[in-house]
Amino acid sequence: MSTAPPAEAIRPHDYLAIDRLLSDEERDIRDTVRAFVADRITPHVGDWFEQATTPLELASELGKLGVLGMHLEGYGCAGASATAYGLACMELEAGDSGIRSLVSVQGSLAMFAIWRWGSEEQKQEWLPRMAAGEALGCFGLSEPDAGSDPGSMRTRARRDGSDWILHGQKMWITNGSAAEVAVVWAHTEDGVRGFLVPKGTKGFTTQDIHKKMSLRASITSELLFDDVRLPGEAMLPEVSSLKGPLSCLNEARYGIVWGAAGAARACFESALAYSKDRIQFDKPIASFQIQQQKLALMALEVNRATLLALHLGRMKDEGTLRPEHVSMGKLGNVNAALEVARSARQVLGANGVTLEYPVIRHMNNLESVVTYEGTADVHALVIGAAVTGIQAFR
Ligand code: TGC
Ligand code: FAD
Repeated sequence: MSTAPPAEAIRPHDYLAIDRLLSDEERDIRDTVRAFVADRITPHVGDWFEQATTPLELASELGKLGVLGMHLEGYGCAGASATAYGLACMELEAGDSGIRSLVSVQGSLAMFAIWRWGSEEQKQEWLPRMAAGEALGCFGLSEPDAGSDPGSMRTRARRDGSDWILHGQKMWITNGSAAEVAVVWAHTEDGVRGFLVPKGTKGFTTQDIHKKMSLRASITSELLFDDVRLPGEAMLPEVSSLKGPLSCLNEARYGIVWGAAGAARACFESALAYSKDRIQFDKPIASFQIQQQKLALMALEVNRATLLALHLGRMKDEGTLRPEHVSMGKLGNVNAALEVARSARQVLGANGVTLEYPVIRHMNNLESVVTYEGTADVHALVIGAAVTGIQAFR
């Protein structure tokens, strides 16, 4: 007769014992990134956010940690599983969405574009340095008049002999002014093409966007291309439609599914600790039913989001993950994280509005996360089209 194992005690920080669903190697990767975040991000990120700075030396530290393009094979990349990459994103975003963004844009957008759609020469030239964090990349798709609808972009590239002339403008570009190479998408005579534009190319300038109240520990820039002459080999040869950039977005959105669960966890942990310490009416506020209900719902959302991320990670590793699945993960987990952050902020009372605690920083960051990489509305419409068979974008 088989006997069931004894029930474990509930652990507030891993309520559903999700740890048990990870392999030893996955736990090791998660713990290594968690320790890096505790050492290099958490103690400083409140100041970076307040001062709106990103210490660029982090790039090479993240390269040494092995998280830049970690899910790609070859060219100095770690070749880790999608689940391991997701766990790294979760830990990085528990630190700050801006730091996870730096890693996502580098690995899932700029490096993935080159790895998936580039020539062998382009891969050899850029990927090893990008994996090491010696060269940062950025990904220019959005424009002032083309956000959710990237097909309406105005940036154009035309042939001039064997060269290309690139003209246009990109907006809201993460890592823009810090990047050694910009992956830029443009309409051409034969469809949407990607171009690699090195920093310093004549006619290519950047301007940082200031006064952001979100993602302040992350550089966001405008990219300007004034008839920039590029050699023929600057073009990514393997794709000539919107499928090129959209395939990269799938990768980055997948990382956000995990990252949002990390931001939510950080807010829950902060609220839980605060509620046990804070005394009002002679008792810790954690002893009041209204606060317990908030904490219970936060725990539910954090665990639900983590399980959803893990499920999508397993699907990606077995090759069955579709973009429509990723949309459900991005929509569900970012909305859940926003709910958790807003609720946690209230548990902290007045302390919830200062950068002495991580909660309002996460809450403000998540306002960008819910907008970039496809707004919540865009992902709802992707899911809507999948369940009804009717496209409602246009
Ligand atoms: P549509 O006509 O449906 O498709 C055009 C071509 O693309 C293919 N495709 C996809 N391929 C791969 N993955 C996907 N998810 C794809 N979705 C569509 C499609 O098969 C077709 O291929 P082909 O070969 O037939 O040409 O395109 P549409 O213009 O109707 O657009 C659909 C829609 C609205 C879903 C898409 O435009 C969209 O996702 N819009 C949102 C834009 C967006 O997310 N931008 C993000 C910019 S990057 C960013 O925000 C970085 S933030 C920093 C960080 O990540 O941390
Ligand atoms: P719009 O597309 O103008 O949308 C405005 C509103 O209309 C939204 O609520 C939207 O959901 C809604 N809407 C639009 N279309 C429809 C529809 N068909 N049906 C119903 N509602 C609709 N982009 C890059 O290319 N690279 C980057 O590195 C990058 N980094 C970013 C960093 C930050 C901090 C931010 C905030 C943005 C970044 N972006 C980047 C841009 C981001 O991808 C866009 O902001 C996003 O795609 C939305 O575009 P938009 O802001 O122009 O909003």
